[in-house]
Amino acid sequence: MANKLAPSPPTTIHGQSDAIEIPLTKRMEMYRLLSLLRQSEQRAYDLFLQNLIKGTSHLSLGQEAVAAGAAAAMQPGDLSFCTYRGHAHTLARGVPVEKVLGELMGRDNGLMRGKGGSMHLTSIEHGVMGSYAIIGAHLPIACGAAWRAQYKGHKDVSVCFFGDGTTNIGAFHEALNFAAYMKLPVVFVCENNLYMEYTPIADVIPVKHPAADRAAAYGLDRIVVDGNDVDVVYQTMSQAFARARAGKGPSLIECLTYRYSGHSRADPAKYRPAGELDKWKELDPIKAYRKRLGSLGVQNDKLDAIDAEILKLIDDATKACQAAPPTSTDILFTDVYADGGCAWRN
Ligand SMILES: Cc1ncc(C[n+]2csc(CCOP(=O)(O)OP(=O)(O)O)c2C)c(N)n1
Ligand SMILES: [Mg+2]
Repeated sequence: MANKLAPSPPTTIHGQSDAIEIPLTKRMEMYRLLSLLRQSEQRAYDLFLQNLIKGTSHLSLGQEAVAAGAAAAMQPGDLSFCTYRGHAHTLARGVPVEKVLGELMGRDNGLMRGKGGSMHLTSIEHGVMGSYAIIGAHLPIACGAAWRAQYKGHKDVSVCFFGDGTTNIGAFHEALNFAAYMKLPVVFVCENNLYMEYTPIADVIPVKHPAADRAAAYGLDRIVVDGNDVDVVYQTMSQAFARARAGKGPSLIECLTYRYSGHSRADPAKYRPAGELDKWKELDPIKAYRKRLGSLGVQNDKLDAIDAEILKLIDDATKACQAAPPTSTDILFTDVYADGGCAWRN
């Protein structure tokens, strides 16, 4: 007799982008996003070097295809939850670059008027439901948002981005179990960039794929994709969204990718083996996508023009941020529980 609890057969999707049919308009939209995310992060890095960004921050240079492919598959009203490495996910949902850079620079024109900084980017109107610095904290919160949608009969999906290291946190397993049991409309996206801070994930887990190899424990398919291939990310996310909206429950998607810079601004990343970064740069998501678009007949000039248009946007945003006043002290005590957080209960 078949065991009802046996997990469904493993499904591994590798990069099969040549076989993927995506309208050219969608592909151009994704190229634009890739270019925006790459150039914005590069600008953020330059602004650090000029000491114009205060506090720490975590760049996702090299990981752009995950944010771009996922956002291109989302619909307005879908909710995204990300980590402290969240600039790209915030921009990809349509938050203006001036708002993001202004927030990083601690200016009054920032997304939260400069009070939150790099690790707290949030924009409810864009469905960006926060950037979480506590590892794993946002997985149960995404479940809560998805449970609300299920309970109310809404069709929005919650998407939760996190790193490979997060899969070793208890909240990851609690959230996966709860979401799978409840068939919640939530998509969990593990950005496996091989490192958790300064430690290779491979050194501390007994399986090869930190997220996908644990999926069977929750009755979910094993999904590993080339996270540097924006078409593959887009297609896999689209399938997961369709599943969630049809009431069939969560998905867990492991995207293989790599971060070009250190964990945070303070990290020169000297722990990486010689040649590793160069190897991944050969697999650069933007370089690869330009090649694919070229094979589909898109001229380099057209892509260069998009890059130039985005650079101008970022230059204008940078100037506006530099001209904006610093965060006003008036907002220091707004949106906080000055009474310790208990008065509202009375
Ligand atoms: C609960 C908790 N433990 C430890 C930390 C310190 N910490 C910050 S980032 C990080 C590594 C996370 O790695 P990963 O999930 O792979 O994400 P990545 O930084 O690679 O995007 C750790 C351990 C934290 N912020 N929260
Ligand atoms: Mg990591």
